[in-house]
Amino acid sequence: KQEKTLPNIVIIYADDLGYGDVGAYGAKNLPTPNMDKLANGGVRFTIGYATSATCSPSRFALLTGVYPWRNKRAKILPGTAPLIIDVNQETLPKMLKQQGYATGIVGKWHLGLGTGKVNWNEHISPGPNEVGFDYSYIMAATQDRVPTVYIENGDVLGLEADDPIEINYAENFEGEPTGKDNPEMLKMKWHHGHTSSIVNGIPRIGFMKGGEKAKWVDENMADTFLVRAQQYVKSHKEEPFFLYYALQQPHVPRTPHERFVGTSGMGPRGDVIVEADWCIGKFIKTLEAEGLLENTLIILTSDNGPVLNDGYYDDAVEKIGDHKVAGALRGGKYSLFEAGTRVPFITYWKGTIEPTTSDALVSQVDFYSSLANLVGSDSRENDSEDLLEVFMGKSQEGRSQLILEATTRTAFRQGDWAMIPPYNGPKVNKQVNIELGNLDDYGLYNLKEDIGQQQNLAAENSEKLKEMIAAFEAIRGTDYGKTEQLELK
Ligand code: NG6
Ligand code: CA
Repeated sequence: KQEKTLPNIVIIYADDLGYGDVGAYGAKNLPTPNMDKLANGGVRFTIGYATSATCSPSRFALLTGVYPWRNKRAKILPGTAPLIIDVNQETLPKMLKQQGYATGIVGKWHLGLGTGKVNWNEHISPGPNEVGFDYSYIMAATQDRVPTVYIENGDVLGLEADDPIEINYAENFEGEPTGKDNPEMLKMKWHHGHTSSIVNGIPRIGFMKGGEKAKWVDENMADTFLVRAQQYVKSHKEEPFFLYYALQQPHVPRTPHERFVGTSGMGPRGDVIVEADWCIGKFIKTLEAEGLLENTLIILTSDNGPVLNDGYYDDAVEKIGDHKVAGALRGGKYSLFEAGTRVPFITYWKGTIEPTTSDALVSQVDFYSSLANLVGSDSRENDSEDLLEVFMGKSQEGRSQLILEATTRTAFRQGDWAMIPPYNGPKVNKQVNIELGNLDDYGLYNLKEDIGQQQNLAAENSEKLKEMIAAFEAIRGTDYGKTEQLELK
């Protein structure tokens, strides 16, 4: 048993898990008993947001407490991108370290590595270990992007000196097969994007050569990350620890271990959610077995909203049935509508947090200042509100307002209202079949009465609209790329 007062902190971060994908959030046909246990035994937030509708920006804000639109480099990154967190910047793990925490990350990184061109055959730096993590066991970018290898504390695991890794996002290496030219080698077909190197029968984004022995087996990834997360807990039980457990599911390619194939009846997307839920259950069992569950704050949430077809033919669309990945919300991943950023959002601390549902407005950008308060640090970030009482379920007073982001476009939430400025660009991303929230004129929605954003009240409530635009621009400024010729009438 731990002899200490500071609680352990674990953030379990799913990848593309939708608001409607969890039983406790209304999913009926998809069993998620372990996520439900956290939701029903902790605070289940109904209005909790990721800072962005895509991965890298949300992760940037989660770890820094700074809105991602302040950092021009915080957008979906290729596997070769340099680190987008300044090594001198304050971060959540650094702040916790200062308070005596051991800090670890296991899972998806996707915040860039190195400073320019990375040599994957040498020690890779800077990365997670240079921005506050004592221990890191990561995939560099996404499961669909090369390099498809695990990196532990800056070194590619299993790499052999006579088979060096080369990565290129612009062009292929002479003689190497690709998803585009060698469909006969594929066990999973690409729908859009994902036409480059083939690893494990799956076509990826980006070209990779060498590193044969180091390549991951997708179907084992969930177990691999789980075991590392469990090991991290076991080896740090004598001191307060922070673990960022960044699951890869249900992002593409969806590759459930054979134990989970067919378990959801919804194809691989459902199966990997069942798998992720099982991992969460196993992980909690480990905390319990080590006597740590009552001294550990667990946060479970997702980096952005859901998508069915994100570039592979994997039956996600065909087998969805009645399941509503976004619940009653409009849009999905990449969207400025609610489903882009409003996600399952749960805080759980056995014996300390009383089970409740909270309708407070909260964001992942608030973890920094709130957790600083929890651990007795004076450090705060401007964008990050100290909502510790809200996260502990003791107060329902969340933020008054929040900037929302989707692929560099921004919108605004204040009170019950959402305001979306006009943007150029397609209304629907036809490949993924998601409404992006690009409107010809301002959108104004009362989310309390119209959670599905069906009624644009901008014209009939111009006073409210004006007030929202003013409050938005006071934070965001006016240079946010809205369609210029459309002026407020
Ligand atoms: C997109 C990919 C998509 C996914 C996404 C990143 C294409 C056509 N689509 O560019 O498959 O990888 O990037 O997702 O390449 S995220 O959750 O990491 O932001
Ligand atoms: Ca994601």
